[in-house]
Amino acid sequence: MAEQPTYYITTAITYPNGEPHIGHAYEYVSADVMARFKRLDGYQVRFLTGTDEHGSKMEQTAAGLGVTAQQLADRNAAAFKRVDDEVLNISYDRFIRTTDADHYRASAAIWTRMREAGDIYLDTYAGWYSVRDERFFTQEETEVDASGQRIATETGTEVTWTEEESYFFRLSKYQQPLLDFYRANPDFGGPRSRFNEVIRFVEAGLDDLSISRTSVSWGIPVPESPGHVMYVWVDALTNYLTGVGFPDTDAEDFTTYWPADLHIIGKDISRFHCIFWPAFLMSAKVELPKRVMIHGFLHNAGEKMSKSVGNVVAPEDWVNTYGLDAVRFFLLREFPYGQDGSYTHDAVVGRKNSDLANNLGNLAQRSLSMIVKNCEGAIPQPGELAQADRAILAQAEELLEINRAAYQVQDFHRALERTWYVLGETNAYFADQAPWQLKKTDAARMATVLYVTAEVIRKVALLAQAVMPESATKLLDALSVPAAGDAGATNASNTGPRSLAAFDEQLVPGTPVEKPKPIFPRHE
Ligand code: ME8
Repeated sequence: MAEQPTYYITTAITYPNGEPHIGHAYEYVSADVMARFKRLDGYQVRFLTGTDEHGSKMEQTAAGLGVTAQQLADRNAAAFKRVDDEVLNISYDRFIRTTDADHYRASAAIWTRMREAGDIYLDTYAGWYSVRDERFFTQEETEVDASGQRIATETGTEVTWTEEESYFFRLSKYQQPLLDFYRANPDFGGPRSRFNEVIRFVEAGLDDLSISRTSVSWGIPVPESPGHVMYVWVDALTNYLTGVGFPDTDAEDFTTYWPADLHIIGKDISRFHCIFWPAFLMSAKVELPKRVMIHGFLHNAGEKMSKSVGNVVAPEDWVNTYGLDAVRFFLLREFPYGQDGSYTHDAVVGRKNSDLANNLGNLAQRSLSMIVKNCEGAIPQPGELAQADRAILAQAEELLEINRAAYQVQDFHRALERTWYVLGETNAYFADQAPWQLKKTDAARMATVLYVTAEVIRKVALLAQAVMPESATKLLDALSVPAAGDAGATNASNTGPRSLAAFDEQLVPGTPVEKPKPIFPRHE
């Protein structure tokens, strides 16, 4: 038997200095959809997510609240994990916290490897630091705003003058190796426009990077260097290695899953992932990840979400209002992955009512209840296929390859757009063929139309499992589609994920059909 292909996917790990919002949910859901698609498509998947708990930002937020950084991390890491588990149905394999003991070992090990490579030296850092961004800025990268406060020009956040003894990483040495690597691996960063920004930045030249702090104590100690803790991004990025057992590079997890197939991250942290991370790994002599996909930001009616404006949406509020699967669908269908996007109540309701309630829910209800009523509750025997039948089935057949190609580059938007286009065509076919009239005039032809419609629904539901696991499962249950490893079961027992290996099969006449439970009620 051929060995099962593997797939290692990660999200960014969040700073648990506040509560989860819908922008975080966007990232989790997209990574979850990717992980589920790969599992359905036969891959052995490892999916890592978690929280980034060290650094000045956590230290200062905790001090402001009168708690310790560890207490703040414990409280909010639990809130993030709860959103994954109970609100968004995220199918991660490990929720890593950078305060986990094995992560301390991994971070110390990568540091030691970089030092042994001759890439770490002691000096004094003098420059600007933004606690909000956890990032160093040169004088030229800052400006004074109207209120007299010095800020980072790029991000608009407050910076403070910092002068301290610090270890540096020889990032400058990796300028050319990075450019060579990008050239040899044009799909390393996506989408292309965001990757190009990174490349231009590297071409302009790289300064060495300060990678330890002496004025911060909430961090991972630098090996054999009392008083120094690691700059939070050194430890944060290393989480991806901890998640597969580093520094034990002979362990099964590591040999099975490293290098990572995909890091999913937001546009504000592309340089950390496309420049620092591969440079650290080159230095530590660890293989580089295959791809970093940079998504855009989600805005509230075009405005940046912010506590002071009071427009921050909690994932739970949305899920309670619209239902989980409608939220998951909206996030990926509404705008292209990689670009910024905006949401309004009307936009979510519009998608839910037209794409889900009408195009999918209503078509499934109408066609399957006709089968239940008029075909003895089983998939009917189709007659000879007419041109219209063949045309719609052919369109549905192409969807697997279209989806695979789109998922390959995380173009979730295109995958859903094409799939729903075919559903729209199927609705038009159903209306044209009018099986409710054929019932009186030509029962055999009615059976064919219902068969074809049910077969398209089966194919769409198989693909939709990644995005809307609960609703798609209800549809597949109603059609008695056997679950993985459950070949001959009937509908009562076969609920669960259905492998995409079943995509090219066909519905078997005589298979019991149930009217699906209402899956997408209209949002009034
Ligand atoms: O950056 N829309 O953590 P973080 C879309 N700890 N994505 C958003 C968003 C929005 N409105 N707001 C935030 C960090 N994000 C680091 C990561 S990884 C080794 C360390 C995304 O809590 C953001 O782009 O600030 C990032 O990918 C993730 O949420 C966590 O952001």
